[in-house]
Amino acid sequence: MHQYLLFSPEVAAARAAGKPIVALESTIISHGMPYPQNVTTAREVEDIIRMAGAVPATIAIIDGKICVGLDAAQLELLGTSPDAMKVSRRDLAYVLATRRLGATTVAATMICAQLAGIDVFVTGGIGGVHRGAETSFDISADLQELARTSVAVVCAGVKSILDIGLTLEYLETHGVPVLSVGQPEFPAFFTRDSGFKADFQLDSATEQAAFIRAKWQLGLAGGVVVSNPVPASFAMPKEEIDRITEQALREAHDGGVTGKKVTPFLLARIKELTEGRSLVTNIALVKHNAQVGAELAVALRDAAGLQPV
Ligand code: PSU
Ligand code: MN
Repeated sequence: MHQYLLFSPEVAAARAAGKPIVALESTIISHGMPYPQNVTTAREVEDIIRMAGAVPATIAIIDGKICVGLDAAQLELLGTSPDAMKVSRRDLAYVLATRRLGATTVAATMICAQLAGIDVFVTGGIGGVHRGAETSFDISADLQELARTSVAVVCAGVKSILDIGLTLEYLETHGVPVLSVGQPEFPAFFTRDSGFKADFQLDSATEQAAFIRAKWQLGLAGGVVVSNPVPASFAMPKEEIDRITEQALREAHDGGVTGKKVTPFLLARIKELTEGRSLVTNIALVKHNAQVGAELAVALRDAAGLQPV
């Protein structure tokens, strides 16, 4: 086992028993939602995964270790430490070597999940190509990670703070398939339709698992985006979210916000400008993703049992 990995007793037992495991990120806890909803949601998401027959493994960097599976105190620590470092691929060695507290992004969580032998990872939204990237070069490291690291990422698409068309072009160039669940459209996080189609609609966990196994058995390393739209009753009005997104983008530009601060700034402003209504949507979509991700992890495990690798 890798010297930096530390499994919780629950995850260690799941590994020993060959149970399906679902990875969860921690940036969403430290930087994505306010306290106490961040911790409550993290716990509820873990419970949804358990009820669906899989074992949750929330990942964070604590005391020089990649912790895979967190106890209640560790979840609370991440939820109440807004100064926890936002850790992407670039930052992983630093936060481990200096023994700081680190909340992992999609990219870093994928790296840790792969080290831990976990195939499925559930989150809210992934990073992507920012609007204006042709001059700012601001493209999330999440996309490069999807190109190289073999983990299926269940999400509700990407937010319209990004250039969704360019994000999908980037993924296509790097051979990252984008699946959709229950509809042909690629979702836009707060809304169900981004105006773009996913590559392949695969509604059942069995179909998704067959696709993912085929990709990896072909030796095609890299991730798969499993995009799952927010439940209709929790989707936000498109006009409202478009208007608020434009305002947040203007403020980021005028305020000279750059680098790794851009995404957290935009997420926080959208939350403030919707007066918390976006938080309700955010929580609902993550829970929905947890259900889909757990079913996928179970189907992947079952498929592995049926076919010789
Ligand atoms: N997009 C969201 N919610 C999030 C993030 C992105 O809708 O919480 C977080 C994720 O952790 C993601 C990270 O991996 O932001 C991307 O940051 P950046 O754009 O700096 O790569
Ligand atoms: Mn960036």
